[in-house]
Amino acid sequence: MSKLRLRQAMPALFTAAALLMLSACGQTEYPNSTFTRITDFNTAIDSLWERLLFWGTIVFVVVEAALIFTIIKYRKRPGGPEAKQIHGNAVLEITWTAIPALILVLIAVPTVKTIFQTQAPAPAGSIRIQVIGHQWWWEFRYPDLGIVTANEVYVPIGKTASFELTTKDVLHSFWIPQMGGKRDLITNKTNYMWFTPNADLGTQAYNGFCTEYCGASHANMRIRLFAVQQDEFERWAKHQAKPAVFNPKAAAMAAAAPATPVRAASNTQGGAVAAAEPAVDTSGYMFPAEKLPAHVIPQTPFPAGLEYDDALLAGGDATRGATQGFLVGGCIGCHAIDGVPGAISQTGPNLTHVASRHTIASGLYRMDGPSLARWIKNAPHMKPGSLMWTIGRGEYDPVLKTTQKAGLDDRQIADVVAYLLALK
Ligand SMILES: [Cu+2]
Repeated sequence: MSKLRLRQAMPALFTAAALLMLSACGQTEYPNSTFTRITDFNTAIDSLWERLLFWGTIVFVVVEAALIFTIIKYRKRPGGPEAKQIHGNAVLEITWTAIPALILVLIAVPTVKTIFQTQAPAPAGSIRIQVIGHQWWWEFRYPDLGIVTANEVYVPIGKTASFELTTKDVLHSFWIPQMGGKRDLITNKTNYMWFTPNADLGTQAYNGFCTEYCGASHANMRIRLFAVQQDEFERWAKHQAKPAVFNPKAAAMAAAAPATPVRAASNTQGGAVAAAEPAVDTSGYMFPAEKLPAHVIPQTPFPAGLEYDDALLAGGDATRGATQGFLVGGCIGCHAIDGVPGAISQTGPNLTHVASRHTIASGLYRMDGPSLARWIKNAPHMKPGSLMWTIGRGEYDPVLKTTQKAGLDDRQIADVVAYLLALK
């Protein structure tokens, strides 16, 4: 290609490149972008970013224009004069030192102001949420509300959520991009972060991530944050603070009794009639499944080679799962269920209201029977490095490098799944 043709093609190439960049701007949805203004934290960050971009653009344009102008105007021409040799120019040197210094001040002042603003102690009356990092899941505790949960965190709109961040093992980093900046979870030190979802924000779900490399399943250590209305949060919190809602005794009685509708408490005949104890109490609030945006719904496929017959799930018995599977199968060794005697271990996620979550395995799979069954059967196969060991009888544990000789068979797993799905 001759020089001339290249020169002619340049405008077209520039136009194509500009259009390509503009087409990226045209996409409206950036579900994991931090450039939002839906919390006070991100509004501060975004204002700062725009200011830096403004000054950065001016510097770029001025410098590039001066450069191009100089190159063209003072280029070497055939027969042109020899360049003038000079030794320093005090005025010019002071100017090109002073202008960048001034620009740096214009950048530094708002930057430092934003750092102080976002690092200040949380306002009084904030909702305290303790975040504890684990390989590879998140524990969330609301110490003032008596709630312990995992991987999914609820915050009320218009109120400040104050996070206290620590880790049980290695370093992790907590980041919900749409809500605020990321902050590390460090051993033997508590870090703090807070943000306030805007009061006019609708009930919405957001993604969160671990952003500090922490081992095999670092990429599978995800968070869901649900920003909900104040009354929804209160209903959620009240329910989450209760002990487990599935009552194996009531369920067993209901199964044995003839199919009559459960009668509510009434005293129409003068004497109090005891209400039948419900097997499951589902009075709480849960972010509605139909409102979940696509980007928070896990799409992880089941790994090849992990077989489970989903038809078995229909025969799962929650009572049997509670009394035999959960207690005998080893679950109780690592998982707490509030209200179940002996189920107090804090090694794994608290399962008290596990079925009120939309995901399992730290946001990796959906909360449903097929995912739970495979997870129980062989968690390390489902999630590389998982510290939950293989429960399925005859399954090979890729972490322990042994075959599970005891454990649960597929029918027993179906029972445990039925039990877990009853823990609304
Ligand atoms: Cu990590």
